[in-house]
Amino acid sequence: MTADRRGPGGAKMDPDRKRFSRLTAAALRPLVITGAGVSAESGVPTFRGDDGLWRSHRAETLATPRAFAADPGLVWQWYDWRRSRVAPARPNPAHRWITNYLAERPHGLLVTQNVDGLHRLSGLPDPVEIHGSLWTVRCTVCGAEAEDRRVPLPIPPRCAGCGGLLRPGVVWFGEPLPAAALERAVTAAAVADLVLVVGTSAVVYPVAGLPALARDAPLVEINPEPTPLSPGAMFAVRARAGEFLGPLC
Ligand code: BJW
Ligand code: ZN
Repeated sequence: MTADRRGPGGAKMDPDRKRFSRLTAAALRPLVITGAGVSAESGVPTFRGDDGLWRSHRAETLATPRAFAADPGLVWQWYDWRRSRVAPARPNPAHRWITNYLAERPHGLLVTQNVDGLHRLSGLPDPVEIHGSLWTVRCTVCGAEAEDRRVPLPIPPRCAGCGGLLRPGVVWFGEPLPAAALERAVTAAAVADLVLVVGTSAVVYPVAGLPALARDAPLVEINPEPTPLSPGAMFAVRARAGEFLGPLC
């Protein structure tokens, strides 16, 4: 038995993990992009598919400024429910593998669409949380931003400074992404020598467009289902991220 047939724990490596390890090990400036699927094995619901419904509302109709303007209480109930699901959730082996991988690659970057904070909780110091955070609130009147970890929240929550209505500190459809975060993501894509996409349906822009900016970098995807990025992938791992990456941690 040769050494390269064994995983980090000494177990024999299957061909998919062997190929994945070879591709990821070669990269010095990897761009890792994650979506809701990376947190699914931590018990956090995804947005689309069967998981994506909340009291018969779709995420697409709740995650909008229009929905909030029409019924802030309803939208806050959804976020309060999600905060209650995420609060006890812990990082899974996929978060841990990504954290360890990037710890060894100071020129690599993680861009996550997730607002759950699990990458940070797994020890990753500076993830680009490009759609914001479930744990941040912003005043719709004075603009003050604050961390707020109360579960449950009083609905609707009010600003401690001016009494104005608070909104979740996340990016809704039709809203611009935070400029600094987007710039970091675009710059990382332009210089990446590998793009690893984990657990996203890759239908929401501009994040879904980042891999296309990494012209010659190979694309590796981990997702049990095909996505619009799959045809362009050098290697698509059809597996659950935590299950696949766990033995490689
Ligand atoms: C597993 C797994 C396991 C399961 N392991 N995998 C270009 C073309 C077309 C449209 C647009 C475009 N540019 C912009 C748009 C409009 C719009 C958009 O993209 N629309 C499309 C849907 C058509 N984009 C925007 O509006 C963005 N803003 C913008 O572009 O602004 C421009 C502007 C400039 C100047 C002024 C004004 C405006 C904003 C997008 C914001 C998205 N927000 C949300 C909500 C965030 C807050 C919250 O969480 O509540 O972000 S929507 C929701 O979708 C959330 C997610 O981050 C995002 C992506 O979802 P994700 O992560 O991919 O989850 P799922 O559920 O879709 O997929 C899970 C995947 O995991 C599946 O594939 C499973 O198979 C897989 N999986 N288990 C691995 N164990
Ligand atoms: Zn205020």
